[in-house]
Amino acid sequence: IEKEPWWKRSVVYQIYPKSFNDTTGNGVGDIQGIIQKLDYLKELGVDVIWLTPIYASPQKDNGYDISDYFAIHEEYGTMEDFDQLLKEAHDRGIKLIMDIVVNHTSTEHEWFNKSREAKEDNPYRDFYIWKDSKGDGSEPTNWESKFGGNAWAFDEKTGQWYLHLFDITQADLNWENEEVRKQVYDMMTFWFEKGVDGFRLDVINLISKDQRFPDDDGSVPPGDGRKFYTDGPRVHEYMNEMYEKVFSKYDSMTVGEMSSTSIDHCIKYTRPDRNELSMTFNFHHLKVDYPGGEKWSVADFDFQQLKDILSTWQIEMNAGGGWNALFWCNHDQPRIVSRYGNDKEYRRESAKMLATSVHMMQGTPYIYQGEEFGMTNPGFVKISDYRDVESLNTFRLKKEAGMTEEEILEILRHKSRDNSRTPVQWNDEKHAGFTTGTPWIGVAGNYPDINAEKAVSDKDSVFYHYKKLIRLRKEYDIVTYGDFQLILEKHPDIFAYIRNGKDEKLLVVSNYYAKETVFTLPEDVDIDEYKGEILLSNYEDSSEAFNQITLRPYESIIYHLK
Ligand code: TEU
Repeated sequence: IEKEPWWKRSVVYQIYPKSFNDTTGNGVGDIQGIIQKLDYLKELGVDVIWLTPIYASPQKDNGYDISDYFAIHEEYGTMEDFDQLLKEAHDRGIKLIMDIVVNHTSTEHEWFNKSREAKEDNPYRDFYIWKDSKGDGSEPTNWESKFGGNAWAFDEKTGQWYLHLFDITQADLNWENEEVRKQVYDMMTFWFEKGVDGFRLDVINLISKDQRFPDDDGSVPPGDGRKFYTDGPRVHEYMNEMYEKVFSKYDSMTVGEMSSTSIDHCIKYTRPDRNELSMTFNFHHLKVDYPGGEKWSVADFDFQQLKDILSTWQIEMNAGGGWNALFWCNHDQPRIVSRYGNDKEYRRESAKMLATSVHMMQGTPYIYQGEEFGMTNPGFVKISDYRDVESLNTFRLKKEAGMTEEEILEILRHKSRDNSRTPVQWNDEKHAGFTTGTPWIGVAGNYPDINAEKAVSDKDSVFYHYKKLIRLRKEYDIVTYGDFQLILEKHPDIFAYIRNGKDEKLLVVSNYYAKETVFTLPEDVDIDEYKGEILLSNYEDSSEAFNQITLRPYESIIYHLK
């Protein structure tokens, strides 16, 4: 195996600091709270922690609206706290990557304050994207913000509109401006010089816009303008420049969050010889419960589509020399056990099954805080329970469009980003041990039963299943290097695949439903002379024989075949 980059065999743990662990009693998680849990993460066995943004921010989008890239948000602590966290993590052999948001800044950033000052003789004007109204006085284009409404905001002072693909308080930076690029590269270098091990790059494939700024004529769905800025004309040029000027100087890991992208682009972003990124997040597998592409709906997931997408990305990224980030959960997605699993009578079995499904694939797996012990959606019942700007905007817009509050609340219970932002449930004390104060957002009611302390004391918990999966990746090269072969492509209940190594294979068989089903090894899979050993199952007494298996609800088995 050629000198492999360290992140190919790493497992990353994502921390959303605001909801992780509060040590000051102000109801908001903080950096000292993360330091307190490093031994817990060491016990789990993760190699890297990814911190979502901790920079100074007005918190309109919980830190994805940055007002100072060189300061720590005061509710999270100080730069000294951060330096201590970095040292304590490194002392435990855990690396740390930062989340960087450079598609946009907060409108409270000093760059934006200076930019909006004057149209002329203003070196900061072109740090952002300012345009005149159309002839009839309307917005420069019909592009839509991802948080609802038009993507342009009018600024009275200079009589122009600025672009914001997200919230009105998140102004898009103008990447055509090489001074912007230079400032971003200098800032990244500052964090690398402090010793961080890399970056997660927020919506990084949106930074290059079509400079004609045309209207979207709706001929290509969804007609919201994203085709004019997603994987835009200069995006690979910028990623390569960022690599040459920054990443290449450090033994770093970089992961790009790719909003609505393609396999071809992700191969370009991650093929090592292209010198861009280490790996990419894509979201196609998390849109198979969006009927007709509509996120804001309540619908079962399309299992066949899910299998097609997961296997296609595995096969084509492998063939193209690219590298996938593997994940179900993050701070924008509902909890997977409530979404594609069963968070009632089969919570443990289905959480373990879903973990096995992605952790045995090729790529770098990510575990989102609380996923490792099967945290669920909270089931909020009133709009005042919600905090997320996207959810609150959606509630307002759907109500204006005539939906009833209960209809919208039912949709939010399934799709709101707040589903994954409730405080981590550490134990069965008040507020699940997250804070001694009042938490900034409600704790899920099931915390007395579902919490880290209980999981760590129960050898059969979801926690130890994740711990074993992480170990398997270290012990078996085939998890990193084997190719991917989907079998039983059309089976209505089973997701099964084979990882092929030189003289060994993994057979991973998962029942995605709460009913018994039968796995039969296809004729054309010639592994008769192989002996199978169970590496891990989510049931005690799974079948040793692997050519015909009766699978119980959510049963998921990993066989090592030699
Ligand atoms: O997410 C961008 C993104 O694509 C998702 O927010 C998604 O578009 C949204 O949920 C609509 O379905 C990144 C961050 O992860 C997210 O937390 C930020 O809100 C967003 O960028 C803006 O910085």
